[in-house]
Amino acid sequence: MFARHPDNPILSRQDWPYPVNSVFNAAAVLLADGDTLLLCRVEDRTGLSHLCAARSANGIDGWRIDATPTLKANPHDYPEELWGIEDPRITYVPELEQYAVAYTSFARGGPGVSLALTRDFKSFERFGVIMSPEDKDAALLPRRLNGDWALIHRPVTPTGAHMWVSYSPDLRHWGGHKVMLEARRGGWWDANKIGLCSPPIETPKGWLTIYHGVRQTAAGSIYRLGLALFDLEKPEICLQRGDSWMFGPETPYERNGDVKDVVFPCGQTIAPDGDTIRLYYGAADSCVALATGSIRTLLAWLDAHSGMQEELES
Ligand code: M1P
Repeated sequence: MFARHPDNPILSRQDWPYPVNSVFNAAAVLLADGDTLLLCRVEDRTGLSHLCAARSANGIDGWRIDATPTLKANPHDYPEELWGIEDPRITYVPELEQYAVAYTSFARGGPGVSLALTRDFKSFERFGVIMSPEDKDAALLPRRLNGDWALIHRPVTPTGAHMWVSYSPDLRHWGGHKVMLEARRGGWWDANKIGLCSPPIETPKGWLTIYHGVRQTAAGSIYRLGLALFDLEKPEICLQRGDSWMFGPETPYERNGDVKDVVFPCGQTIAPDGDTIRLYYGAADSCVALATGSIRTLLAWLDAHSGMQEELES
C-alpha cells in the first residue's frame, strides 16, 4: 500500500542545525513555490518539544532547516504549553488564505489541542487551546461544512480514546461534538486507542482518512496505520473502515528508537497527478521517514477490505 523511500529516514537529529534529542511526527504541506515544508516535532535535550520547519525542493532531500525553533512553546501567555508543543497537522484553508496548524499543547492538566494560523511559517496568530485536556491528534478540515468549520480530534473520555469531530462558526467556539470512529475492542489491532494521522484527503467518495491504532502487548505498544472513509458533508458518518492495518513498523528505524514500534504520520502531500501521496511519518519517535502511495489504490483497498469482520461481530 505504501512504498518506503530507499533513503529513509529522510530527516533525523544529525541533520539539525542545533543540538536536539529527536525529530519526528512532522506535518507536511506543498507551498505555492513548489517546495515541500515539513513542520517537525523536535524534542530538545530538556525533554520538551517545539516545532521547526524544514523546506526542500523535491520533498526528499536538500532540506533547508530553520536555524532556530520556528514555533516555540510560550507558557507565559499560553500556560497550556508549559511542557512543550507536539505533533502538528497543517491544513491550507483557501477561505482564509492561511495555513491552520493544529498541535498538541502539553501542561500539568495533560495534552490539549491548540490552533494557530500562519501565511508564511514565520509569524503565527495563536488561538490558544481550543480543546481542553485530555485531547490531541487534531486537524482542521480545509473548508466549512454547512457553514461551520470542522475539527477532527481525539479526546479521552470515560467511553475511551475515539476520534471525534466538532464544529465552530469562528474557530474559537466549538460544539456539536460527535464521535466519528471508535477504537475497536478485544483482540483487534486498533482496540482501545485510535487517533487521526495526517489531515483527511478530500475525494469524490468521501474524506479518505489514515488513522493510527495502538495495540497493547506484553512487550509494549505497537502503532500501526488503518484507513477509513467519511461522508463529505457529515464526517461523523463513517462510510467504510478497513478491517486490517495497512502499514506498520517493520524496518530497523521504525522498530528501534526512543519509543520502539511506532509509525506516526502527521502529514502528506499530493503530487500534481492528483493521486500520488507522499506520506511523512515519525518512526520510533526518533526520525522522519517517507512512504509513497496512491489515492486510487487506497480507495480500492477499502472497497475490498472494509466491514466484513464488523458484520460478523454485530
Ligand atoms: O509514542 C508514540 C506516540 O504517542 C502519543 O500518541 P497517542 O497519544 O496518540 O497514542 C504521542 O506522544 C505521539 O507523539 C507519539 O508518537
